[in-house]
Amino acid sequence: MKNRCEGCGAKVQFTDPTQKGFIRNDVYLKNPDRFYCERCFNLLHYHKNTEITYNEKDFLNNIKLIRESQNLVVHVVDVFDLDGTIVKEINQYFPHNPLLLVANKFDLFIDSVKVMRVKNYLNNYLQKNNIKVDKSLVISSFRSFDIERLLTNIYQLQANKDVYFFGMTNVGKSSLINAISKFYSQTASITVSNFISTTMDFIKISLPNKTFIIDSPGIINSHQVTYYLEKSSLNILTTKRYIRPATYQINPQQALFLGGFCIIKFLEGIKSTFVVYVPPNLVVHRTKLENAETFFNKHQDDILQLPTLKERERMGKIISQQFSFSETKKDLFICGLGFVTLVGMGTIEVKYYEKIKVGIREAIV
Ligand SMILES: Nc1nc2c(ncn2[C@@H]2O[C@H](COP(=O)(O)OP(=O)(O)OP(=O)(O)O)[C@@H](O)[C@H]2O)c(=O)[nH]1
Ligand SMILES: [Mg+2]
Repeated sequence: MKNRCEGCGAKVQFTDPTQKGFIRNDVYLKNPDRFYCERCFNLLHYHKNTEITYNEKDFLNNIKLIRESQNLVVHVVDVFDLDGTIVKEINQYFPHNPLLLVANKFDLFIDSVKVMRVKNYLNNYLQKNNIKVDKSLVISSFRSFDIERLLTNIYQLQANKDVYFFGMTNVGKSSLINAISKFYSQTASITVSNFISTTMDFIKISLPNKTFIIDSPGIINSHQVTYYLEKSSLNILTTKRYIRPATYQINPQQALFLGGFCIIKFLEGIKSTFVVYVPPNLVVHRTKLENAETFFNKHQDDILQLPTLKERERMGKIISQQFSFSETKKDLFICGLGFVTLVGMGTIEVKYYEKIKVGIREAIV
């Protein structure tokens, strides 16, 4: 008899359907050696989520356990949302563990973006932020040759000990581990979903060298747009295909809307190019600067479509910040949504919801 859910790692319990690990006793007894909790069952079969998240106390306990093990930590980040998913405290959390940084979801970039460029960018980013890792990789969990590369690096760094996968929620930790299972022709049984907090506790899978890879629950990031979205909006924004950049020639005194999440007002400068990398189903709309506010107030619920009223209320009030760009290309990033590469020269004012992290960085592409 097992006492943990195969999909999310939660300890089984039969009393509280609103808490993790719940399964009806009679269902459990039918197959006590391989079972999914009710939440995983609903996620897998109905894509329905129960709002249970990973709490602070469990998080701190898990950090302590991983730190004390001194085992290899594979820190997974989303390469499309580096600023929203890199754990800048990784060296403080794990001062004595070997670290492998894995930037996942590279498939979201179009083919012309070379992996070497993104890898160099990532290494510069790590250096600037004083994050030290033993190795970094840019990969996609969808590509088996990347999984092979990942495994080669794990074997080199693990020193024959178990390996922890660690990172923010939704970066694809469990997807990578499932891909490793498939690579070894084992069943990929961990639950994955585009909801936050899918994995609930450690889940072990074995490697041929008799060590284990251990999945861990993702850290919740309340600065990401995705944190505030409901199922229907998440489904609109989730994409399994590459994100085709959309190029806009923007004059000063024009404004660009990224759905209703963000307004980029081009206050002054020369005619510039804004290259937008956001999910294909998000409405991107241009207006004259003088009409921007009226348009925003009038069309949040029709043309701009997302976020919904309920989501807007959760994201706090609207704030604004100015940024300048000149010769070197810059990215304006909106955590959990995407980024806009600014090519040209000028000053923009960005209006967005206060709980979302927005900022400017060197251009990734
Ligand atoms: N485009 C793309 N999507 C991916 C990739 N890997 C995972 N995903 C998607 O990202 C979402 C989250 O995947 P999970 O594997 O559940 O992420 P996780 O890091 O385990 O999340 P938590 O368990 O909540 O910490 C799912 O919708 C996956 O299909 C990838 O390489 N490329
Ligand atoms: Mg997971």
